[in-house]
Amino acid sequence: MSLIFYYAPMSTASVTSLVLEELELKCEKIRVDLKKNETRTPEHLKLNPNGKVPLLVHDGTPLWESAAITMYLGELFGVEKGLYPAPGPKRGEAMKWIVWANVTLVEAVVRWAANTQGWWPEEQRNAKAGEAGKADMHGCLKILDSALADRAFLLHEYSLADTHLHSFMDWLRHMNVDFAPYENLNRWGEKCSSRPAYTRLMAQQG
Ligand SMILES: N[C@@H](CCC(=O)N[C@@H](CS)C(=O)NCC(=O)O)C(=O)O
Repeated sequence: MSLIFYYAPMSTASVTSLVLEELELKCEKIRVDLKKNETRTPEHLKLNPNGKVPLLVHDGTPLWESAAITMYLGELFGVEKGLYPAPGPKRGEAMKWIVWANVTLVEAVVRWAANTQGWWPEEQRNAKAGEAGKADMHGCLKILDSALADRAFLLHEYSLADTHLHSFMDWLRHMNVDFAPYENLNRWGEKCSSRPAYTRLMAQQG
């Protein structure tokens, strides 16, 4: 089997790095420099026309979109390892959270950060849209916090849905989002951070 993983540190590819580490999958890792536009070379664009990472090439098939990659790896390699549910309602719940993070949560985060954190040029920013994005982002965090009120992990047992969402929470913490109101989320985050795979990955990045 051949797995080639194109990544950049401190990017959405970190989600896939953590998923690969949880699954203990051996792969060839190719680091790209986003500042040098290395995702925009003809070679990279041939594999991912979006010009982005993460990009995973499995036995010659290029896969992009972190949510799709998590679900794909979970389905292929996670079920036997007890890290991804077999097809059925539990699988549906895992997919629900993974897609929610990439679509609903990220949409709100981008509205907040792009308008207020210097992601977009000044003339494209709108402070009120940024405030609305921030409120919606916190609305999402509240949903996640409430979902974790009666359980240790999203599906009760640890799964790649936790891996995926925990990595997104790391990104928000890095952006200094205030997590103080979210007791359940913080408790869950500590448990996720104490996973051997997370510790190994942090040490590698050290
Ligand atoms: N929706 C995509 C987002 C991927 C993405 O935005 N990647 C950024 C880094 S965080 C990137 O590669 N940017 C390079 C560029 O746009 O040139 C996913 O979840 O995989």
